[in-house]
Amino acid sequence: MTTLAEYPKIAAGKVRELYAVGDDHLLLVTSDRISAYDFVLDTPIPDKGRVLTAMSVFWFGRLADLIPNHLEAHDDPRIPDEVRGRALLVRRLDMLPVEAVARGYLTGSGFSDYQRTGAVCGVELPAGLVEAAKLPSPIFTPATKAELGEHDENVTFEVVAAEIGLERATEVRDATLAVYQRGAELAAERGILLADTKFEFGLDAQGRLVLADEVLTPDSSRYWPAEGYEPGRTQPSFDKQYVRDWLTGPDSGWDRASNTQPPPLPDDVVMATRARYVEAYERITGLSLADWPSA
Ligand code: Q0Z
Repeated sequence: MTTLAEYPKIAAGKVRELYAVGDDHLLLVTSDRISAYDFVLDTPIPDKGRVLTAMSVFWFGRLADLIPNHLEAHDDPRIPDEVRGRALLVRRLDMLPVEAVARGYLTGSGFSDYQRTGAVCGVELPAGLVEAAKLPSPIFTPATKAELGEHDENVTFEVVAAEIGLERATEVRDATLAVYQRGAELAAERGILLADTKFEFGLDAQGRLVLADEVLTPDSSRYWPAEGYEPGRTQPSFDKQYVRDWLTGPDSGWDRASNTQPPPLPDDVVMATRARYVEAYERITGLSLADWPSA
């Protein structure tokens, strides 16, 4: 029997934790915690960790012909029972210091930067694009990884090239765009738009580029329902929209401008949000979450 307590914790994000498993492997544990408006909420979403883990595994398989990945196992004696279904055993890599973002639509910091400068990460865009506009073609918009609590900083391709070398930067850009295209195509077939997504890459002992971290999950990507897509307005999030609407609506009593911790979510919002995560998984993968391991 394996327990989580026997592995040293080496990093923690807002909703995930990373443990060392021997010298060459890591355990990447995804919790049921959810963030909104830069806060981690007090109320977990049951099964969110399983959904994100199962979705990453699905995508690693669908992308394996494009790029190698760090996944070793998701159901294995080295994975403790308490995190079964929401933990991945992965190969330890030398991570590249870049957040590899691909955007097919203009929103978030991309839209802000575009409004200010007409470009995103040095990529000049046509005039007149509106919030959530589909881009003429997907763009690579890298960012530098921020400390916990800070936001990633958008940078140009040249900054990435200065950091990791032109050849490696080109390889990362090409892989990022190829993986985005594959993801966006499959999602679109299922009625879901992949607005943008963030990847992390590492190098194996032979210096090969490897896709790491979580891939094409709702926490690393913006998924929008294709139905009702309308450029010019903020699109609803496929997974988090019930949470955002309730938090900013009259019933929560919370003021987004107050910088105070949001209140606990009511049960109906939790259940509706859980159903959206499960729906995203089942629509995108064509699989049933009931068939995925659990604790
Ligand atoms: C991933 C992260 C956190 C979850 C380091 N295969 C790998 N080899 C070496 N390092 C990493 C990976 Cl995935 C690695 N992260 C991001 C941080 C929880 C993921 F606290 N950091």
